[in-house]
Formats: sequence, C-alpha cells, structure tokens
Amino acid sequence: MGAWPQRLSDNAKIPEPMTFSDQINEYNQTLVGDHNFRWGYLGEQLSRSGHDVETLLQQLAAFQVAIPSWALGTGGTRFGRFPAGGEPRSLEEKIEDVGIIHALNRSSGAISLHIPWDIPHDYAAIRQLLQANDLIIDSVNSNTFQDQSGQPLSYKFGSLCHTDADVRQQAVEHNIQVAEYGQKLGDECKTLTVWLSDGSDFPGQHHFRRAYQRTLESLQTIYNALPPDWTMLIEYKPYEPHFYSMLIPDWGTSLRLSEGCGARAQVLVDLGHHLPNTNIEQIVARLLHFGRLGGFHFNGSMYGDDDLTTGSIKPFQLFLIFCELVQAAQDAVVRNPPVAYMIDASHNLKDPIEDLLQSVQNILTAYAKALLVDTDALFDAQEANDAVRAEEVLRDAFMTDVRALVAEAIRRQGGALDPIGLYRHLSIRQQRIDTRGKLAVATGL
Ligand code: PSV
Ligand code: MN
Repeated sequence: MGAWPQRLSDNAKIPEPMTFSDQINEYNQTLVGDHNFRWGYLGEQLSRSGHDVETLLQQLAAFQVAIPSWALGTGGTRFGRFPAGGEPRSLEEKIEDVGIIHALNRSSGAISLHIPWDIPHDYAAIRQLLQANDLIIDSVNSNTFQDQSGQPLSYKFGSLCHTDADVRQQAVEHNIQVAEYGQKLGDECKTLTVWLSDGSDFPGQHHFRRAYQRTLESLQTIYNALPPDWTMLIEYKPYEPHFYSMLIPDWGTSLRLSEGCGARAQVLVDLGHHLPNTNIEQIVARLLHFGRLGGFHFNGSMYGDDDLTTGSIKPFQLFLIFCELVQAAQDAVVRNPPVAYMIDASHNLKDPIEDLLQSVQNILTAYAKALLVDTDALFDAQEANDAVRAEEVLRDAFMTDVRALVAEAIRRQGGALDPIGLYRHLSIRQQRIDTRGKLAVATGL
C-alpha cells in the first residue's frame, strides 16, 4: 500500500472536482442495468399497443412544474413548527435548493415568488444565479392576507373587497408593485397570481353583492395596469382563513371575475381548495371548455387545504385531471391558453426537498398515464353509452406501471434515475445543515 495522499507525478493533472452532473451520471451507472431491463419491457409493451415511445418521452421531458419559493421550508401549523434544519434563509438559498431539485428531476425549471416574503434586492445577481441553476422565475404572487410591518392600513377586514376605498387602493397598488418586481426578474415572468383571503366569519357581516362588485373593480384596475403580455390568475378557495364566506369561494366566482377583467385573466385551480369529494376533473374540463384555465396549484388533500404531497391521497383523481388536460390539448375545438403548473404545498413533516421531488414524480406519473389513454376507444365507448368499456379504457392506462417511462424521460435530460435516492445518497440535507445551521428557518410562511 502506498502512502496516502499519494504523490502525483510531476506531469499528472490534478483531478477536477466532480460536478453535480458527474455525480448524477455516476449514480445512474449503479441503477442503469435494472432500469434498462424494466424500460426495455415497458417500451416494448407501449410500442405494441401503438404508442410512439419517442413522442411520449418528449412530452414528458417538456412538462415543467414550477416550485413556489415558500415550499422549501417546513410549513408548520398553527400549533407549531418543526424545522427540517438547513432551510433556506434567503431568496438566493431558495434558488439553490430549487436548482438541486431541477438538476435531479429536470422537470422543475421554474420558481414562483411570493411578495413580500421574497423580495429580490440585487436583480442582476438573482438573474445570474437563476441562469447558473438553469431556472427561471415564471410568476409572482401578491399577499394581501397578512399585514406587513409599517403598512399604513390593515387587511383585517379584507383587501380588494374592503369597504374603505383607501384599503382597496393600497391592495391594488401592492398587486401592481408585485408585477413590477416580476418584470425586473426576466422576460419569462409574465404571470401575476392573486389569491384573496377576503371573506367574512359571521352571517350578515358582508353585503355579498357589494363586496363582490368592489372586488371586481379592484381586480379590473390591477389587470388594466399589467403589461399587455401579462396574465392574471385568480385563485379560489371555499374556506380558510374565513369560515362563513370567502369572497372567491369557487371556480364560478373566479370565472366571472376573470371574464369581467379581460381575456388574459384566467382561473387558477388549487387542488386543495375544494370541499371533500368535489369533482375537480369536471371543473377542469369546464374551464378548458371556456378557455379560462390559467394555472394549477398541485397538492394532496384529505379534508381541505391540507398541503399533503400531490398524488399521495387520490392518485386516480390526479390521473383523471390529467386526462382532461391531455384530451383538451389534442382537441382543436379547445382554445385554452397554456396552463401554468405549480406545486403549492408546504408540509410540516417531510424534508421539503424530498416532498417536492416526490410531488413532481407523482405529477409526471399521472401525466404519463393520461398520455397512454386510448382516447379514440374512450370516445367510442362514450358515444355508445358503454360505461363499462369507457372505464376499462381509463383503468388500462391508469394501471400501467409507468415508472420506467418517467425515469427514462428524466435520464435522457441528464437527471437522476432515482432523484430522491440520489438526494439521500449525497446527504444534501446534512450538507445544508452544515452550511446553514440546524436552526435555519426558511423565510416566508
Ligand atoms: C392559499 O391557501 C394559497 O393556496 C395561495 O395560493 C397562497 O398564495 C398560498 O396558498 C400561500 O401559501
Ligand atoms: Mn394555492
């Protein structure tokens, strides 16, 4: 055995440190044999059923789900918070974390910012960091659900719906300012998402019609102030933080408000913002039919806005939602603008990065299965009122194990065959704890 460290001969080159991409390749080498076996079988099976495997891989590769800047830390509940350790303390550190996610799965190339939780300061530096991590900021979210320190007027009794015109004006100006931050973050950022916590807690507290009208007018003012190529997404939620009425409780209200603003105002569907057992796939189909589905917030829901991992509770529903999206994309009659996909979940328990990786994996899986549906057979069965056959066509796609297809799509883009496996193998959370500290708590929520 030679001494360690061994002397390098004079002309030997000092080895370059491993890049993250080298680490991904090295890790993939350990899994590729098994993967090739499973992918070989699935690829053959799909080809035999008439699918163009290359097209499927391209469709999956093109699918991107944005990561919200507020999901990189543990969310907590009103009863407490249990930080993961090494949580990102600044926008820059959040970008680094999303950079890791995107490098691992190649499907999370965009970030959505919540203002004022994540106000950029050095725009040039942020843009550089985004570029270095192969990321963009694609949307910005306003926040009139909390009072900020130094804010002159309170949102305790609402923002865009408020009875006091000065409060409404303050909230309108905030939204316009949020879009201005977005414009400085790069050409890719062209979406303002508005979620209002406005609502009432007791019968009689709100004049429903007047409150609606005031909200519409406030939204119109914001919309008219946006650059002409910007989209405004209007998100609905049935309850929380108010428990008697929410100003925008449902997709019908969001739809009417967006129609009242203009063509670039669209409805945003957050999966957790429905009462239990709501048929979300039907809502999605309706909005697509009206050309007003602008965006998605993915998460998993058991009872309400639970922020569970997307696809963890109702994978079949997620699949059915994707079936609607896929069918609409193939239908020339549908005139819906491109849909902005984002995860909106911030849970208490899991490592946030693992939770996000798992969510994206579940989303890609649902999408891949939806791409496998034999739509001609489905439509024939529907026309013939053959309910059994129609359901079997869907089940046939849903029951297909598409994990090797998703893995192959990610691998071909340079991502990891097992993103969570590699994240753990490299002890990235521990590295974060070492550099940022055990008690580092993410800014924002
Ligand atoms: C509200 O529950 C919401 O879904 C909105 O999208 C907010 O922007 C986000 O959550 C904040 O956590
Ligand atoms: Mn949301």
